[in-house]
Amino acid sequence: MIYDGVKHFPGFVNREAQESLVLALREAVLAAPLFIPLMPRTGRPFSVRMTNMGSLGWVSDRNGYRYQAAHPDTSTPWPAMPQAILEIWQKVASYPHRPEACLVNFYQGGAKMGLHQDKDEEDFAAPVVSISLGDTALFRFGGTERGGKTSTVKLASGDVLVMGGNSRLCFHGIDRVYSGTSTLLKEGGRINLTMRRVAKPN
Ligand code: MD3
Ligand code: FE
Repeated sequence: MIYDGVKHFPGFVNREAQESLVLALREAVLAAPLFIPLMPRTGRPFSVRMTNMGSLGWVSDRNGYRYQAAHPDTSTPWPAMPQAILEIWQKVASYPHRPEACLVNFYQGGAKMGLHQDKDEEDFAAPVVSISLGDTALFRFGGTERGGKTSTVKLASGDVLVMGGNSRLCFHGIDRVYSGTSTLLKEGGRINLTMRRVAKPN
């Protein structure tokens, strides 16, 4: 395996299920439009656009990173998480509680994501589960300290990646997206869904 605690399931979601996820996402984006997050302090915009589904959503603005129950622009609750996404979590997460948040990242043009850790959740015992849709991406991950050695793996449409155990606090990012590598999204680009358990369960 690529790193202790990482599980990569290439093609876990078949084409038909990918197409139905895209339809569900089109509905979700009507209710919760993609927004451009800003880096805390600097206010520099991300190149990735985002939205969320579920009872909590991850947002970033000048004040910092956090989970909140409402869309930052419309102030309405996030749309529900599609059942198909919860079923994927139940199959791969090996964790007995549901995720509250599904962050939707949309990569278009030269969008990428710098190396970072996901540590805004209370419960690191839960993994983060990612579903890739559309064009193939070059995913980079390292250890739990910034500046260590890193490796890459390509994530293609339908791939599921589970980051649990020792990998949960690893630095990771998306170096680039290879345009024209998938026919799933008519306009091209890549969508990544990440399911997250935010609160410590009782
Ligand atoms: C490794 N997203 O949304 S998903 C993110 O493809 C994020 O959009 C990337 O990093 C994307 O925060 C990578 C794979 C992933 C997700 C969560 C992780 C890798 C992870 C959490 C811990 C370690
Ligand atoms: Fe991340």
